[in-house]
Amino acid sequence: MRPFAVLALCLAVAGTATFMPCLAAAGTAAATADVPFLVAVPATAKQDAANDARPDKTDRGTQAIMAATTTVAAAATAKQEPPHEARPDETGRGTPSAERCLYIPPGWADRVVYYHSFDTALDRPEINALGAKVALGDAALEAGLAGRGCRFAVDRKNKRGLALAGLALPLNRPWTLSMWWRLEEPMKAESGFQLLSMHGKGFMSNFVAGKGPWCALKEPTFVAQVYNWPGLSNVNDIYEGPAWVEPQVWHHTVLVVSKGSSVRVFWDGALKADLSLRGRLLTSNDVIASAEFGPPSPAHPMTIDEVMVLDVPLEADALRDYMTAVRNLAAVNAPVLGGP
Ligand SMILES: [Ca+2]
Repeated sequence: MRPFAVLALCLAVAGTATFMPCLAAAGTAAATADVPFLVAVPATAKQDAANDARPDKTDRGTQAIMAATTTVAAAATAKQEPPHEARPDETGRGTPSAERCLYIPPGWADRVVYYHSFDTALDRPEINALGAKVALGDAALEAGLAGRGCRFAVDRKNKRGLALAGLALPLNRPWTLSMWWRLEEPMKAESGFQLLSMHGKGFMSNFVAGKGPWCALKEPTFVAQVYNWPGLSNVNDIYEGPAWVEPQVWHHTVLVVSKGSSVRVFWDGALKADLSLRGRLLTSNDVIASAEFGPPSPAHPMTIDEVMVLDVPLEADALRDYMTAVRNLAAVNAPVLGGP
């Protein structure tokens, strides 16, 4: 059974939330003081129903590594747009080329603008064409999916995740955040954790919120939010179902903004949230200044690995082929970097 199987819409949660607004900011300030992505809002505006036309969730099993990466390359190539022009430090900083990073599909190599495998150091990405300022909450290098990963414990002073600051990503262009993660301990009904978020004047995020007063949730629930962008309707998507995850199992999550109007989240290659923004289109004046990966408080002990930012929108087929290739490479302990 797939860990992220989308269960039926929890009518009890949705029904309760519809009639019981999420607690006002005053009531949740203590719990969310260091969780800017988690906003308490009236749950009166029912979001669009879950996308019935979600991609096939069939596990493609054990394709050969080369076959999988070739397919990924072909898929990515077919969707290519002109390369992002603002890549001043793609060379000359002593970082390896994307072609040397074995866990980056060849077809994505010139689209990856940030890559962080944690195999070298916690705060030193292999590729940082964005010139991002990297900051981490308290974390440790531990066994990851590919080589070492970044382990966040709960009991730590600085509870932030991996933060990329100093960004200037205009939202009239597509951007993809990609991360592998696993929980280190079993979930409880109250468990919640942040996965991915982008921040500018507003933010876009994906996280799991647990049982509690926030939105009257009864169990861990998938949440996608788009908030505080001037001229755009806020979206608080708490309607995609429960989000129970087994510990010690690697998962893959992607947050994609594209078309100036679309925010999508894929979990393990399956489209989980498909938000169409309303009010206006995103323009070059809408800029992502920072992005965050992993769990600030309230948190769950988690390890993250293979963090990427790409300047193209990724689709389900390519993501599933990528996942197969990465799992196969990890299964044979392929090194993070190949070549000289
Ligand atoms: Ca790694």
